[in-house]
Amino acid sequence: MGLRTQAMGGKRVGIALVFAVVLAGLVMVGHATTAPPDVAISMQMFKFVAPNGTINTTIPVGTKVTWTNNDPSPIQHTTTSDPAIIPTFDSGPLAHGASFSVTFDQTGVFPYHCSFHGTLGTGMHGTITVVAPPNPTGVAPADGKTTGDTTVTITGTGFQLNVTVTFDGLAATGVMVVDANTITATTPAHGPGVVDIVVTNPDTTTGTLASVFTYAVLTPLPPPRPSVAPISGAKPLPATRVPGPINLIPPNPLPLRRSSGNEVGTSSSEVVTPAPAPAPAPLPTRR
Ligand SMILES: [Cu+2]
Repeated sequence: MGLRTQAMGGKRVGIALVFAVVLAGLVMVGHATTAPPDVAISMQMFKFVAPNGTINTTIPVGTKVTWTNNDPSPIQHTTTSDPAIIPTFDSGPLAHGASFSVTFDQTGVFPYHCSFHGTLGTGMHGTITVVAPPNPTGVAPADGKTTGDTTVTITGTGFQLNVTVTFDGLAATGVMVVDANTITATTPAHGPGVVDIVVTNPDTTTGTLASVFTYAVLTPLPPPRPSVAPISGAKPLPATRVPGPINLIPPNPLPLRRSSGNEVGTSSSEVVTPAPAPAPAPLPTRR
């Protein structure tokens, strides 16, 4: 059974809508396993009006859709699925304030109409498109630097082209959908801590990996070396990893000859250790 229908009298609608709002609030702070928020479609001015203001709406699987007749009495409407859609639904006549609900448990396109004021695709009609939301299940690596720039692979199901990926609400860059089950992305910078990853498909359905990625502070590098006599045979540090003054030494453009105090590298990319500095002058002593 892919659809569950439910008719409601006008008086219970108010309570149901308040409850739906509360539920929607809970869903916003919940995670992927929470049911999608309910969707309300108004029947007004002889039209179906979905939350996006159009007659069409796209929802994730498992969404409960409630139609409510908001036209004044004695106008009655129905919400009736078009033929050839199985399973079908039909509210029957709904008076002002009355509502009818369907929970869509399978993907597909479900056109419908009002049997009084529309037919297939004309007059008072609309379409529900039910999609499978993205369902991320894992990320590798599961940690990275607070400066960002870590390339991660997110695995799961239902990834569509042009997904967006966020880490604690911050957009990842370089997002690439390899296939429906694989995304690669580059992390944004973020302070230390454990964060959620949210994948959003172009149809606005989302999937969350809760508390899954750890931003870690870089281990501080050792302080710059003091100016002491070079140790014979010491290996030069890789230039790209060394902070501070050592990086500021320009590469020597000329072939270097060994001279007193200088340890010369064997290739141009290596670092020349500075000559020993003269002993600092003693600080003036107070009192
Ligand atoms: Cu109607």
